[in-house]
Amino acid sequence: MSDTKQYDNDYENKWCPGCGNFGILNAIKKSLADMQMPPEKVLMVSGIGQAAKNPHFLQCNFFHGLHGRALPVATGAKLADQDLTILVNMGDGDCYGEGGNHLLAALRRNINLTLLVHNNMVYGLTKGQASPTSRRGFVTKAQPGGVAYDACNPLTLALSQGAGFVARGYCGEIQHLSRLIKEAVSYPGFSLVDILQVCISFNNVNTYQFYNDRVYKLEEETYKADDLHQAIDRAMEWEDKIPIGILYQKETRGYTQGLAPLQSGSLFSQTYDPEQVQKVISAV
Ligand SMILES: Cc1ncc(C[n+]2csc(CCOP(=O)(O)OP(=O)(O)O)c2C)c(N)n1
Repeated sequence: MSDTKQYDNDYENKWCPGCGNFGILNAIKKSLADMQMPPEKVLMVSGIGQAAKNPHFLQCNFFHGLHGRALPVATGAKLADQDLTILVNMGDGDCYGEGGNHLLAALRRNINLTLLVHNNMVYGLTKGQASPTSRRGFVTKAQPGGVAYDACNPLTLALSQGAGFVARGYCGEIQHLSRLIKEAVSYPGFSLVDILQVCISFNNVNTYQFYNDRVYKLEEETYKADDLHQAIDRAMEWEDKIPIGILYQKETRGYTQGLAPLQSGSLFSQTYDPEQVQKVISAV
C-alpha cells in the first residue's frame, strides 16, 4: 500500500457533488498507488464528456482528444512506447456510441490497454439525453416518451468479440473497483472494466440506492472466470441482481507480442531510414 497523493493535482473539479466519477477517480489513484506506478509512466487517454475529464484530475501524462476517439490514440501511444501503462477513460456515450466502431477494432486487436468506461447510462455533459446503455423506457427531455428500444449490453458485446478480460465495477465499491483496475492493468492484453456510475443530475433511476439494493460480488470461491458461457449468463443479469467482478479472463496473444518491428524496442526509441519511409508513402 502506498501514497495516492503523488497522483493529486490542483486542477479545479466541477463534477456535481456526489457524482459517481469521484469514486472512480479515487479507485484509479488507489490502484496506481498500490502498484507503485510512477506518474511519469502512466498515460491517461480520454475523449469528450464528464467521464473524459477524469485525466485532468490526475498527476500523470494525459491526452484529451475527440469524442469517441480515445482508443485509436491509445493504440498509437502503446505502439510508440510499450513501457507506458495506458488507461483509457470514456463515458458510455463516448465509448459505446460515438466510439463504438473503435471499440470493435480495439477488441479485435487486443493491444495491451485498460479501458475504464464510466457507465452512467446517460449523456451527462450535454445534460441528459439517452445513451446506448439507457434502458428501454428511460425518460429524458429529448426522449419524453421514454427510450423506444433495448439497451446495448457492452459486456456481452465484448465477450462475443473475443475479449480476454471483461469486468464490471461499481463506483460505490471503491476498494473492489481498485482491485479490478489493478487486475485489468496487469492483464497483458486489452481489458475492459465497465463501471456502474451514478449520475445524480440526469439519471434518477440508476441511483446509489438502486445499485446498493442489487449489486453483488461474484463468488470468489465458486465463480469460474474462464467459463465464457457462464460469463455471458452473468453479464445478462440485471433486473434484481447485478454482478460485479471479473466476469471473464483468458490467456490471449496480444497484437504487439511477437510483432517484428517491436522486437528491437518501442518505436520511439528506434532509428529509421527516411528513404524507406518515403518509399512506403509513395507506394500508397
Ligand atoms: C462528434 C461529437 N458528437 C457529439 C458531441 C457532443 N457531446 C459532447 S459530450 C457528449 C456525450 C457524453 O456522454 P458520455 O460519453 O456518456 O459521458 P458523460 O458526460 O455522461 O460522462 C456529446 C453527445 C461532440 N462533442 N462531438
